[in-house]
Amino acid sequence: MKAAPFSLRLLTLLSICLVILFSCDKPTPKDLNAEPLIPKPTAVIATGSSFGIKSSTGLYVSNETRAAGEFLAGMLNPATGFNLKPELTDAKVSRGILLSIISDSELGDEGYELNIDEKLLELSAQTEAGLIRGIQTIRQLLPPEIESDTQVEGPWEIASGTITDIPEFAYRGAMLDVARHFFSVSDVKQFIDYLAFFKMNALHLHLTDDQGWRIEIKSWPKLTTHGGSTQVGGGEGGFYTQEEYKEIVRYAAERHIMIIPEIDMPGHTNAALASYAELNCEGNARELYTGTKVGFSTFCTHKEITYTFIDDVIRELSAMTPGPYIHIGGDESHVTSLEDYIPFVNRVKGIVTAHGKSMIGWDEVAQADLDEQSVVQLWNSPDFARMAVSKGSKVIMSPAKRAYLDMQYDSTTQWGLHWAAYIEVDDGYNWDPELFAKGVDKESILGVESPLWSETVTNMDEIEYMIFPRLPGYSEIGCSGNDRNWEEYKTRLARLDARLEAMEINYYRSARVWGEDTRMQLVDNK
Ligand code: TNX
Repeated sequence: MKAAPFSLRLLTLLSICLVILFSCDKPTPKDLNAEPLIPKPTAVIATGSSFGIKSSTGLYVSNETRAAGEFLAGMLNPATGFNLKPELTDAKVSRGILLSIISDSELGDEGYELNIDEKLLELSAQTEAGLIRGIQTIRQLLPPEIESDTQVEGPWEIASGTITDIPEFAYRGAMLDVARHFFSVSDVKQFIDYLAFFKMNALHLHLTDDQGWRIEIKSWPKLTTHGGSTQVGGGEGGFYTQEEYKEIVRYAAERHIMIIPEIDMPGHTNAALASYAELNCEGNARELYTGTKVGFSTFCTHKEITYTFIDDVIRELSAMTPGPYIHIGGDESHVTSLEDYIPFVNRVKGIVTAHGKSMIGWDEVAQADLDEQSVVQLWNSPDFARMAVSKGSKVIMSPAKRAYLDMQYDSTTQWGLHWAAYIEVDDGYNWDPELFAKGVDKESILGVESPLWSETVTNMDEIEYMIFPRLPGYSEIGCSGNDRNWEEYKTRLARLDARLEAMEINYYRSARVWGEDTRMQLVDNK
C-alpha cells in the first residue's frame, strides 16, 4: 500500500492530538447529590458535571477573603503538589476558584453558598467563618486522597451544582477533659482540626479538676507547678503555659472555633486545694489525687480568700480568651451544702460578669440567680434545664445518655464508662435536642455539645476511638436540627471510612454502620 502523502499524515496526527487534548479537558460527569457530605448541607442542586482543580487553576480573592484563600491553598497544596496562591483581583472572574464576601442576610454568621460549574468554583459567604465552613465542604467533595501530607496523583474533581448551607444551631461544640489526663498542645490542635472538618464552632476545655490544674495562673503559680504535676493513674500530668493556651486560642480562631475555658468549682477542686492550704476551710493543704471518684472536694465558700483567688483566676483567663464565655463548672458539688452553693455561684457569676464575660455552668447552676446572659449546660437534669429557661437563660444540650463521648459503645468497648448508658453510633445520632427536655424548646437552646471526659482515655488513639464515628453525628444534629434520618445518614457515614483511614484516624468500626445491611445498601445505590 502506498504511504499517505505527508500533508495527510500531518493532518491525522494533528486530529489525534486534538482528540487527546479535548478528551483530557472534558469534565467527568459527577452527581453532587450523591456526595456523602457530613453534616448534610441545607440544600443541594446537582448539575451532573464537575470542576477540576489543576496546577494552573487560579485562586482569586479580595482583601477580605485573602485569609480564607490562604487556608484553602494550605488545604489543597500538600496532596495535589500544586502551588496555588491566592491572587488579589477586582476584575470579574469567570474561570478558576473565587472566594467572595457577599451580603445575603439569610446566610447569617456561618452560612455559605457554593456555585460550581465546569469553569468556575465560587464560594461566597457573609463572613470569613462562612468561607471557612465552605472550604471544609470543598475538602469533603474531593477524594479522600486530599488528606495526604505528601503528593498523590489526581484528578482533583468536584461535582458541579449549587450548595447552600446554613447551620440550624448557633452553638456546635465538643468538650475535651484535659484535667483527668493531660493532652499536649499538638493533641488539642488535632482535636480542633476534627471539629473544623465537621464545621463545629466551639471547643470547651475542661481545664481543672480534682486530678489536675492545667492552666498557668501567674498570680497563683503553685496551681500548675504542684496542682498540675499528676493525673489519673499517677502519671506526670502537665499544664499549658499562658503562651501555649494563647496558641491554642489562635489556632482555633483561624478555623473560627471559639475556646470555652472551664474552671470547675466549688467541687472538683482538689488540685487547687492541694496547691494552696489557705483555700481549705481548716487551712491544711490536701494530698494530690490520682483516682477517679467525684464529688468529694469543695472550695471554702465562707472564706474571702476564695473569692480573691477566683477573681485572679477569672481575670487572667478572661484576658487571654477572646470568646464571650467562661465556664465555671458547678457540677457534682456533693460536699457543698445548697445554702453555701447558691450564694457561691451567684458571687462567681458576678466575678465572670465583672471581667466582661458570660457564665456557663453545668445544669446544677440553674438553682442560682441566673439571667439572660447565663447559659446552662444540660448533662443530667431536665428539671434544672427547665429551671434555667424559666430564669431566661439559654441551654446547651449535652445529655450524658446521648451525647457523652466517654460512654462506651457497648460492653466490649475497651475505653470509656457506662454509668449513663452504652451509646452505639445510632443512639448518639437518633435524638432530637428540641424534644429531649419538655419545656426546653428550640428558642431556648443555644446548641449541642458532646463532651469527652478522660478518666479512661490517655492518648490520641484512644480519643479518636471514642469520638469516631460519633462526633460527625453530633455535628449533624447541630447543623440540621430535626431534619435528619438515621437510615440515610448511615449510608453517608459508611462512606466516611476511606477518609478516616486516609487521615490515619483510629475509629470504631461499628456493625451498626458497616454491618452487612449497610454494605448491601451501598451496592444497591451504585
Ligand atoms: C460526670 S458530667 C461528671 C464528670 C465525669 C463524667 C464521666 C459532669 C458535669 N460531671 O466529672 O468526668 O461524669 O462520665
